Amino acid sequence: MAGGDTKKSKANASGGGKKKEVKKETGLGITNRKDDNFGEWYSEVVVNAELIEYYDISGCYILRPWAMSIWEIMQTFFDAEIKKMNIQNCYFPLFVSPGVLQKEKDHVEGFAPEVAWVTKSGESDLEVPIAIRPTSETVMYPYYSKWIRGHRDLPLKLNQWCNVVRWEFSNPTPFIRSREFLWQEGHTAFATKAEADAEVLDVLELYRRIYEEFLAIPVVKGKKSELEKFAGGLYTTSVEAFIPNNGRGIQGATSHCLGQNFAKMFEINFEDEKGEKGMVWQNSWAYSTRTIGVMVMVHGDDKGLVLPPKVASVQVIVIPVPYKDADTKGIFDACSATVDALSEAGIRAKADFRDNYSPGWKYSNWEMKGVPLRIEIGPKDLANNQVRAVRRDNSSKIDIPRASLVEQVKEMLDKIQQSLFDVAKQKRDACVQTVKTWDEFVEALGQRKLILAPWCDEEEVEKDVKARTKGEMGAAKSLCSPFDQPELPEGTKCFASGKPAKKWTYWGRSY
Ligand code: 87F
Repeated sequence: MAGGDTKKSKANASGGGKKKEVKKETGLGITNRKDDNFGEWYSEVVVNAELIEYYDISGCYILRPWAMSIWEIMQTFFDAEIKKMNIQNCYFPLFVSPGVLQKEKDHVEGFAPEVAWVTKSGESDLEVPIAIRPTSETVMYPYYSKWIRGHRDLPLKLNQWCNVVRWEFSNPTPFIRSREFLWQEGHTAFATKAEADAEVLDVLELYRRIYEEFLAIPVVKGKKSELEKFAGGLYTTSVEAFIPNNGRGIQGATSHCLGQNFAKMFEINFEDEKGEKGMVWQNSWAYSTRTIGVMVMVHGDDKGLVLPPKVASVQVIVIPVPYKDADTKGIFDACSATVDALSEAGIRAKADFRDNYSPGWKYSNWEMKGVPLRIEIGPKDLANNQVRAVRRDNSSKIDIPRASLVEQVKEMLDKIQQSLFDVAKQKRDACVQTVKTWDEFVEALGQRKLILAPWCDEEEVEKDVKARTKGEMGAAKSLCSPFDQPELPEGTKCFASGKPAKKWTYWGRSY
């Protein structure tokens, strides 16, 4: 992909340097400000950056190549990591028969309104309507029951990359809450709980790495409350991110230990070494294209998208700046040579040789698309055998001698990646508020904080917190109890019930 434009444009460049008509430099840029009107700002960014196109079915969005390339980079990382863990890819059908869906009706009951059904083919009604998968437990586990006979069939560790459909009714948001989305879903079965427990955390660590190392977003690893866990499972772990602009927490990905609940329902049994019958221990885990939405919200600014270098399909955009009487061919050749040198070093670089846009227009355009580093080459740069590099994240500019181009660009990209994370973490940390009492809690909630509070860990108390904070902004709920627990002094009381606190838990409004 890097340098893909180069050859075609070189031909244009050698055409003599006479500029074709330059497009009117209006209509570019973001009209809403991130701090003033966050929701509108977000909608504008995802469209103008060419991540998303709206579609004529509410809650469904077109993922354009700029978004898909981010997804593919994360996918390449995650897929390789799970293969190292001996997890294999597979693909199960999109459709679910009603009988199988009903089988786990206990936990499906709450989700039932979100299940979409196919009821017709052409003009005729189907004899039996068919559901579209909202998740694949009921699709896959009947076959786990068939495939698992003895201890030698374990562990069974499968993953699939696919789409799922959940017919949500609350306000749809591109990437964050859509009716169809892409994800991976892992479904594994073990002979022992200890193996399942270990995998839950191994996968959660991969999710942390996706957020922190790739998307440059700080997350908290922790355990969900009984109310917020996946009802069909034993316990749920998650990585939780936070959006400072609207003070909402957002679940980044989940890794569940299902215990033996599904094994019971689907009769997934095996015979152990001693010939005794046992039931498998299962996990399931997923992350989705929601990751991209969190990235837009955390890093984007008033000029548009800001891409962390690790997930940018174009890390460096090279723009020729030919003044009227300049050596246009020399400048274009220097741009091509720059792209070639960077590409050879494994940096994803591309030149923008379009002859119907001015350099200034191109700057704004690539800023809106979030490209981490811009390289400008004009007459002065050509004369001095240097290039000018401009960072997307903080607008800082430096001149780089062409002799040390690759080395310095690499260094800058690393710095941008690190700095995006550091800035995001500073902002997140500035929103964390530790509270001890109900009054402090209500005040912090009003200030849109990420609240850390000592809690008695009782379901009724969480229900009560929800009821007491209900309002047009949405109720507060627990986000997770972080694995990394601050010290809880003897005698600390629950912020909501006054009973003895058992743990520190994060609370807030959330997506
Ligand atoms: C919507 C309709 C029907 C979520 C649903 O988190 C069923 C469901 O089971 C449903 N929405 N869920 C929970 C999904 C649990 C679990 N599945 C595998 C995951 C990770 C991947």
